[in-house]
Amino acid sequence: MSLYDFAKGLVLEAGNKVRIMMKEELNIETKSNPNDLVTNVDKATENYIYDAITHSYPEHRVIGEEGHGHDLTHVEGVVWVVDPIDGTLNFVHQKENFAISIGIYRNGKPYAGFVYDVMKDVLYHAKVGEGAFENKHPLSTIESTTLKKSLIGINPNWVTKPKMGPIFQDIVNDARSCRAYGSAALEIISVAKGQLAAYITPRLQPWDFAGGLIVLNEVGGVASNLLGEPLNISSANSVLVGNSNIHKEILEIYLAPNTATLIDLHQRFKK
Ligand code: 2AM
Ligand code: CA
Repeated sequence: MSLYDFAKGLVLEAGNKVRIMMKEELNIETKSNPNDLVTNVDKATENYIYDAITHSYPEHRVIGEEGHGHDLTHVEGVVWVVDPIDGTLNFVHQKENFAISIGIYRNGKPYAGFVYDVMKDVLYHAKVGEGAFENKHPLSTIESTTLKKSLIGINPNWVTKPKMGPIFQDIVNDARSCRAYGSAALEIISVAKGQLAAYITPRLQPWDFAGGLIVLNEVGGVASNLLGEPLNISSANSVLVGNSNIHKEILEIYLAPNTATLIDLHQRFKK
């Protein structure tokens, strides 16, 4: 079986296990703050995925939101970047609108991406160079748009923050309108499907975006941090994804004039 087919089967089976575990009462704990939640299902799903990978591919390495591989110092070999439940607050409060996200990298280069909308039973997947799919259906190349005629994804929590807020407010004001779905992986997929023209956020971890980004790139989407630099899978990043036109427009008109604030934001990731 190819690595791609193995990963596809694994993410579908992990989702199946999530749906079964959801029938029991959740055990919910807080992490960095009272709104940063983790459940027994997040942990069990990451462990299931980790065990399956290392059993079949002992030489592969895994970075996962719930604790695996956070000490990764280099990206040589095959690295799986795993978010067992992306959109944990949706998982807890809504019991839907969350995803399992997996990005597979070879020597630091993207190889394949998977975002599984567990409750809709829809798998978005892509192998680099071979196009992106929603289950068995190919996704089309996304069209270019301008901000004033576009829906963009942005979480309102960021728009009220003192430093980044004013920058985001200008973008929000000039967009046709904004949406917030609560799962970075699914928001990136919305861009890949052309439902959102862009998604912007000041802080994501690699497991939040790795899977979605590989799918997005296959349909012509563009991604960078808010300074226009490439995203990397070994640290937190600010993230701007979009069709190529709106990505350039947001970078040049709204973000470049605020470079000093954005450099300050990135400095804080390292602390
Ligand atoms: P999570 O649900 O896996 O924790 C919500 O807007 C999206 O951003 C979710 O994908 C969430 O991932 C992610 N997210 C929320 N707060 C974050 C933070 N402080 N750092 C990184 N990712 C965050
Ligand atoms: Ca996440």
